[in-house]
Parts: sequence; structure tokens; C-alpha cells
Amino acid sequence: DGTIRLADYTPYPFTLERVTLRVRLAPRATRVSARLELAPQVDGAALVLDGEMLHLISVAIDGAPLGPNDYRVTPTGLTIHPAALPEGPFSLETDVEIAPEANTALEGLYMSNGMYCTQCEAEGFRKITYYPDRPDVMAPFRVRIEGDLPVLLSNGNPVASGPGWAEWDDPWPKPAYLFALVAGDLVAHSDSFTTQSGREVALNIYVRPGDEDRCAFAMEALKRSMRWDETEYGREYDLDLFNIVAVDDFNMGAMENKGLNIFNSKWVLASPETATDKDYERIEAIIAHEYFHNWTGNRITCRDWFQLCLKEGLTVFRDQCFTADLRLGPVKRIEDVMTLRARQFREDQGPLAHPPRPDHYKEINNFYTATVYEKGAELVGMLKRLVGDEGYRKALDLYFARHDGQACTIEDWLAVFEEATGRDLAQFKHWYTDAGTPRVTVSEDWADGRYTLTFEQSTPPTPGQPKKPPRHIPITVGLLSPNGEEIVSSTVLELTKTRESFTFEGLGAKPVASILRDFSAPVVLDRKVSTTERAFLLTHDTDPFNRWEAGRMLARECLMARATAGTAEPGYLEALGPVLADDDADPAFRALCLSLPGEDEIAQALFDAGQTPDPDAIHEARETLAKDLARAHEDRLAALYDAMAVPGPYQPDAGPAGQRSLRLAALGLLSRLDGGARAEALFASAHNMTESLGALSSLIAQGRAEAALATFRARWQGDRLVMDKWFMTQLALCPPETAPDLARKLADDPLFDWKNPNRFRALMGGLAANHAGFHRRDGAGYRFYADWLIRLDPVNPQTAARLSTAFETWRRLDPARQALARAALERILGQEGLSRDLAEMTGRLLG
Ligand code: BAL
Ligand code: ZN
Repeated sequence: DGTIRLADYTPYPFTLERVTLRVRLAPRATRVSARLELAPQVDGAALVLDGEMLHLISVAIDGAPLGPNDYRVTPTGLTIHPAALPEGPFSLETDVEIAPEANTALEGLYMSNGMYCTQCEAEGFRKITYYPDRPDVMAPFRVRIEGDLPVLLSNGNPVASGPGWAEWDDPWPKPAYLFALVAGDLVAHSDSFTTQSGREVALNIYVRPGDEDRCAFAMEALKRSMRWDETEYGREYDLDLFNIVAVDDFNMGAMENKGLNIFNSKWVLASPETATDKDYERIEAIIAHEYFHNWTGNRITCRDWFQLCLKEGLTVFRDQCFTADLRLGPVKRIEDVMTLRARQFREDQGPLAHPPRPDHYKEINNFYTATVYEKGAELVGMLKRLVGDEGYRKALDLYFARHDGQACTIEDWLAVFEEATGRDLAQFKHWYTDAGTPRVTVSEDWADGRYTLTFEQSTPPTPGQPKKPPRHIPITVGLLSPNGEEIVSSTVLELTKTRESFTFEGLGAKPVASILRDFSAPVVLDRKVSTTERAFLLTHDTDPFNRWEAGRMLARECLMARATAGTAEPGYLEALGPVLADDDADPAFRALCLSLPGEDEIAQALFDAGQTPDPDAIHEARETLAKDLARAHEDRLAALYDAMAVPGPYQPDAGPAGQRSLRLAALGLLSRLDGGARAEALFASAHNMTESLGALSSLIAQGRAEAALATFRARWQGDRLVMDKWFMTQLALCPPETAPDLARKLADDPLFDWKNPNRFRALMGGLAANHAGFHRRDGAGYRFYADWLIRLDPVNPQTAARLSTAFETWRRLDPARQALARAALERILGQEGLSRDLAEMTGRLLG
């Protein structure tokens, strides 16, 4: 049935010594001539090459054309019969024709605004030429590009060029997924970097003419990343040149092609007028992420796509640490956990749950998930916690020394930790192979100066994995005295059994425990804690994550009670008082304490508690709690709103960004009392996108944004990236009952360029983010969404499949909504000619 299994892995029966490509560009008929120098490793093996959508013109071995009986062409590849192959090393030459202009899937070689661009991960190279398109086949590439365009780029170092042609040489053996080619009328923002050993590296960010003045921040981020990888990991860059190209039509955020990173323009271009503080932070993180891949991904790659989290989890962990070092570490940690819970926990709890290292798939593009990326990063963080900073550095040094130039597995990765530190990680490996979020229940016992914590762990069943053994879980714990002093500082307890107790001796009074500090493991902690104790931790905990978490749990419990007509604990509103008044706490931290859990999070929490969540009631509960919060702290919020104004020119740094985030959080609450007066004033006076969009968001949420939305559109209609915000924000924040109709109206807007993935994601993502709107009782949200997935699928299956995850929570809803969601999914699945991508996703969603 097209399922690919990890258990079936076998090495490729040929080694590939060198690749030479000649690419003659033309929109409808690009000619790709490839020469592969191969050496057989297994007697009598056929040469099986991947290839899709290729028009084969000729095929030759060692210069001699093959006859029709020597090979076979299918829609997925080219097979050369063993009898046609020499016994020793040989060269294979193929000529194919492709049509980049017709490539709307944005995988392989395609065109965007007149520019040629590639995306080869995971399996796009097979749309460029016949090739063993798998990550464990690595080779140095020499590429000649011919085309009548001023800029012609590929991987590695430039060798020679003339009018209408350029040659590139990449000396580092690489798998085909890291191949890139760009050609277009582009301009460069240039700089240079001196490595720790004194080598000069030329740096360029290529953009469309007119965008040059939005590259400076990304360039500085690149230089910071290069330095950080040297100081923190001892990793130096290895070519004379590092190029980044920004492209408007891109399925992913960015791509780490060797020496030629290609970026979705959204994650490169920034100016104060067009990008928000969050955009700046994200750009810095993505630039770092792609750069860090040079060592964790490119120099050491994955043996097969099942091992994707080997490079992605580690690289996300590295970019998270980079941002934590450059900005506010504790705030970054809280934000990362919020993302993890919103995306990965949700995935783990639904029909799409899979292990960080899956063992089967139909379409690998469907596994670029929060589990592979964000949970993969958590696993690296846990390893570091278990072996300590020094052990981690030793393990990583061994990893680079032993595996440079190789295609590796999770087994290789864990082995370097075991050998460098002497730890046994056999049980830890379950984190990689088993799906699901463990639940850890904690109870406490106090007698005669002895304080005992008892933990019980279990992991719910997930598709294909009904039962799971206990995990090795690092739980960081600290104890506070009743007057708020830290009496036992952070200690890592290692859970390995289903049930386990830990005792602290010689305590004068019953302590208050702070458990799972810094979110030391990606688990759901289930612990009965009184409102008083949570309020105490929100005020006194020395661990910033748990301090925030205490407030979060209070808010969550309050919302759950309100959404189910239960009795709301009154403590939450009062408990926030000390944090709001704590001027020593970072503004960004206080802003996070003020933000209420999202509606999806509350729905999941109710479902976990055995209830059927009602999206409308949840929305109502959140709205009224926000209003009560505003009323309870109106004076303080108004004072903060004024005090947090940042004078002077815009700076994207963490300090002023944190002030703006607190100011906008206050504004969001105050708008519920002042009818939007402050937001209107700020919208009129704002000089940067952070404040402009923040004010607009508050107005949308109050249903008072009609004029502001028109003004915003008139000002920014020529700017693709800003207009994405316009589409997304109004849908995400509008009153839910209006969301499906607004989505329909916006889809008719002439600016809804639905073939552009960013614009499509803005509209659909905006609707999906409007929880009660997407799940509107009459199913209008589902129908609209399904209509558009069906329409996009033949054009861009990858993006259609990715967005289908909006449906992943459908089974937790009431029977009426379930029936409507099921009908939408079945309608998608019933489409003739549905892509493998979307068919796999809808099949899994339906279970
Ligand atoms: N490798 C795909 C894009 C990224 O994770 O960097
Ligand atoms: Zn990555």
C-alpha cells in the first residue's frame, strides 16, 4: 500500500563518487545533463534511480548510449538492468527535460516571480534528474548553470563564470536533498565574517531589487550565529562563501542547502515598519537554525528519513539555546514550552501521534512535524540535563569527531552519549521510538521532618502503540520554605519506574515543592495543588518557568470551571496582583503571566479531564475572564500601559521588545473596558509594525476594527508580507460566529493569491486559529476549509497536507461536530486523484 518501513532499510548497492550537472535554464524546457560516477558494491545489482515528472532524452553508460532493452522507465524512476552495467566503476550520463514554470508544487526546480529556485528536501531532487535520491548517498557536486539571468547560484564555491553561465564546485560530499540552484534578477546585501581560525568568508543575502534595505538584521543574525557555533560548539564554517536567498513562494520556512540557504522571504526581510518584534526574533532564530544545520544536518546527515529528528531535533535545540543566550533565557523557555504544548502535545494526543523517530510513512513530507522538531529538541535537552553540561559537550565533540561526513542514525547519536559519559541510555531510547506524552502524577507525604514525593507515570495509547514501557524522565525539583526561601535548590530526580518515591530528610517545616522546574521533561504533570499554594509559587518560586506555570495553571483551572459552569476558584485574579506589581520582574515575563491560555489548550485540558469541550462556552469563558482580569487590575494595567511606552527610534532588542509586549498585553485587556479608545489612538500614532498590529488586534477582538482594517489595507496592499498579517489577524481574532463568513469574503478578495503558500496559510491558518470559529456549530468552518484543501491539493499537495492538521482535534468534540468534521474529511478523501500527501493525512485523521 505504498508504506515505507524503517525495518526494510538496506544500503544502496552503489557508491556515488562524483556528480557533474549542466543545467540549461528555460521556463518550459530546462535541460538537465547529469553525469554520475558510480561504483558497484554488490554483484549483479540493478541500478535503480528515482525520477518523477522527467522527460528522458538520452541515457548512456561510459559514453555509450543504452538501447531500449537495457533500461526501464516508470513514473517513479529509471532502472538499468544489471546486464547493461560494467563490473567495475562506471559513469552514467542522462539528459532530461523539465518544466520549472509548470511546477506549482514548489518541490524540485520551480519559478517564483521570474526567478528559478529549488527545494529538494526531502525528495525533490528526483524532479530535477534521475538519481539515487536518498540521504545516505553522498557525493561532491560540480554544477554548470546556463541562463540569461544576472545571478546564477549553486552550492559550494564559485569556480568560473561568464555572461549567461556560472560554474560551482561543492567539495563537501552531500546528499541530493541539500542541492540548490537559484537564478534570477537579484541584488545582494553583502558582508564578511572572519572565522576563529582567521579565514574570511564572504556573506551575501540575495533579494529582489527593492528589498535590499530589509536585510541588515538577518545579516547581523547570521554573523552572531557563526560566532556562537564557534564559541559554544567549536564549529567553524567550511566554505569561502555563504549565500542566503529570499523567495516569496516557498513551502517551508527556510532550507539549509549547503552554502546556499534558501529562505521564505517572510523569515529574512525585516524593517521596523513591516516586521513585528516576534518576526525579528523568529528571523534571528531561523537564520541561526539553517546556519547551524551546516554541522548538524549537512556535515553529519541522516541515514534515512526516519532519522529526521537526528538533525532537526538537535538543530532546533541549538537554535533555542542561541536565542536564550542572546535574549532572555527564561522567557524563551516559557515561549518554547507554550509552542510545544500548543503544537506537539496536541499532535501527540490526537490521531496524528507518532514517535520522534517514526518507523513507517507513506509521504515523508508529512513528517516535518512538531514531534520531530520540537519534541526532538526536548529530547536533546533532556539528554543534556541527564549528563550535565560537561558530559553534553564531550558527547557532541565525539559526535562530530566520529561521524563527520557520515549519514547517521539515532543509535549512533545515543552511542556517543553512552561512550562519552558512561550512562546507559537503553531506556531513554523509548523517547525516540514511542509516541505519546507521558502523564506524571505526583503525591506528597510529610512526617517527622521527612518530605516524600511519589511519582507515577503512564503514557496513553497512540495509533499502533497501545502499551508502552515506563520512560526515563528527568524531573527537576526544588523545595521552598513556607516563607518563600529556597531550602533545597534544583535537583534532578530520575524517574525510571512506573511508581517511584524520593525522600528529603531533616526539614524543619513542610516545604512547598516546585516540580518540573524549567519544564525538565515534555510530560503532563498531574498534581493536585491548592490555589493558595499556586499563588505562593507564582509570587515566590525562584524558577521562572514554574513561577509562570503556577499562574498558568490557576488560569487554566479557572477557565475550565467557567467553561463547564463549574465553580471557579476565585484565587486567580488576586494571585496575579503581586506579579503585576513586581517591577523587578522582566516586562516580557510579566506579559507572559498576563496572557491567558488559548481556547485550544482549554479544550484539550477539558478533554483530558473526561469532559466534552464546548468551543462556544470556552470562548465565552475566556472572554469574560479577560474582562474580569481587566476590571480587577484596571489601574495597574493603565499605569503599565503608560509606563511601558518605548521612546526613541525602534530597536528590535529583547529589552524594548519586552516592554512593548507588556504594553500590548495591557492594551488587550484595557480595550475590553475603554471600548478600544487606547487601541485607536495607538493605531493612529504607531510607527512600527509591532504596535500597529498590536493595536489592530485589540480593535479586531472588540469588533471595532472596520476603519482600521481599511486603513491598514490601503497602506500595505503592495506588501505581500504585511498583507499576510492583515488576512491572518482579522480571521484569528474576529468574533467566532463571523469567522467562516469572513473567511469566505476574504477568499474573494483580489489580493487572496491562493497559490502563494504564505497567503494561503495566512487565510486558512487564521481561520483554524479562531478555535470557536473553525469549529462553528453548523460546520461552515469545516466545509470552507475542506473546499480549499481540495482546491489546493492538485496545485501544491505538500501545503494542502500540512494544513489538514487543523482537523486533528475533531474527535474530542461533541457527536454533532464530529459528524460534520468527519463528513468534511471523508469528502476530501473521496476526491479522485487526491495526492499521496493529503490522502495519507486524511486517512490518518479519520483513523
Ligand atoms: N530541513 C528543512 C528545513 C529546516 O528544518 O531547516
Ligand atoms: Zn531544520
